Amino acid sequence: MAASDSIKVEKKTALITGITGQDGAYLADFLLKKGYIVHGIKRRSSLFNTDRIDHLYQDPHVSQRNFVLHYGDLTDSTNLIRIIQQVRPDEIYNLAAMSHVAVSFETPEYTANADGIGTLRILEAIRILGFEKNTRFYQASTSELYGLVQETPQSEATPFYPRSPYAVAKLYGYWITINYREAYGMYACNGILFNHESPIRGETFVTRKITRALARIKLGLQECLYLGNLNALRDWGHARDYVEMQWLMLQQNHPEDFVIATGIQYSVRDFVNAAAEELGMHISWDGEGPEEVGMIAPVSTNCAPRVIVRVDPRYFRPTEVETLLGDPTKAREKLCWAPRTSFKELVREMVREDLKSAERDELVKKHGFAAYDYHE
Ligand code: NDP
Ligand code: GDR
Repeated sequence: MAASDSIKVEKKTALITGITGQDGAYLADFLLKKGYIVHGIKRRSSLFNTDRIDHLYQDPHVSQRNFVLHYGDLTDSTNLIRIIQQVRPDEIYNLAAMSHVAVSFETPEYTANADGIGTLRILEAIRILGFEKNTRFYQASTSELYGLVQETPQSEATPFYPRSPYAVAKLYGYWITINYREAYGMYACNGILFNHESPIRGETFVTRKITRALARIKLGLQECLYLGNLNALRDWGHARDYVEMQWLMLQQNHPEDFVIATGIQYSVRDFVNAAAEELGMHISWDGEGPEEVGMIAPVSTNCAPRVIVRVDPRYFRPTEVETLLGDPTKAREKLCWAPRTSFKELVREMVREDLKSAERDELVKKHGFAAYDYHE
């Protein structure tokens, strides 16, 4: 037995806000595999909202759990202070947010409260409790900060120009994190993450909306996919790869901010094409602007091509972010990080999972039960 084997190594404890979301689920899984005790904050909702983390659930009656959920909300300081005091985390990952850019135009004040002031509430809780030197803090910052882009590709040094209430709220979160780092010597850092997706991405973000709808169209469960701006350009990676980076950022000697991206850009139309190809469908495009349509070949030579994609201006945003392309050089050089999943692999994984779930719906339909389509 080596001498070091007898030394008791305390397990690290992490607290994840937004644990029920896409990144929260991947990060919880990742940290548990690393041997962490993981605590998460979930919101009360009238229906179960823990689908993405149900496989990690541990019965509260079992002692020595390494996965514990607490009710809470980023808009409630008292609750955040109490949870942080109780958990005494080594690391806090602040992933909770009203994260839908289009919805932030509908709920701007709430978005500012949760995404902007919510970040301050956690930082201030750490300070009030005197945990500045013990608790490391990760803030989920975003490529949306670049908004109306000032240079391409975007790096840690590129100036910001936010274009939505969401991005403006996240700008506050970004700077208050830096301010607490400088003012109180806290280990606090921002991950400026470009879009990252997965089979558990929320259904109203464009990638998941596309893979889900095309799988359903393929099986005859849905007629048409309605989208907004097909020309928007994004740098899409896989969430599984990006949460590893969130952890790495908290394991350094000094806190720093990092851009996380693939460095490759595709349009929304490219994503539709790639997803359709995975399903064995070839889309041809016709028309321009709101009149543009995507068609597939007719079932027989006597029929017209079938329109399966249409533009619906209701999905246009009052101010759009037209193009985003990240420069992940700093992450590659300082953290030896590189994304593992290619665009094609990402699309394939998402399509396959949505096809499986469409097949389940098809079965349900065959047995006479209705399946509803929500166009969001
Ligand atoms: P999701 O929308 O999938 O998850 C958001 C999480 O935040 C959910 O758990 C949600 O709870 C929770 N939440 C929302 N509002 C509150 C609140 N007021 N109090 C407590 N919890 C709340 O987002 P992602 O997982 O995709 O993103 C994680 C973070 O990273 C977000 O902050 C997002 O803004 C940011 N980000 C995401 C990127 C991406 O491409 N995915 C890129 C850059 C940044 P519930 O399940 O109950 O709704
Ligand atoms: P985004 O992601 O706004 O970049 O924010 P989203 O998938 O919503 O939009 C990407 C681009 O696609 C265009 N688009 C549509 N978007 C949606 N949602 N629905 C549509 O029908 C549609 N048609 C075209 C959009 O206009 C946009 O240009 C995501 C979120 O995860 C944020 O929380 C995160 O900060 C950023 O990524 C980085």
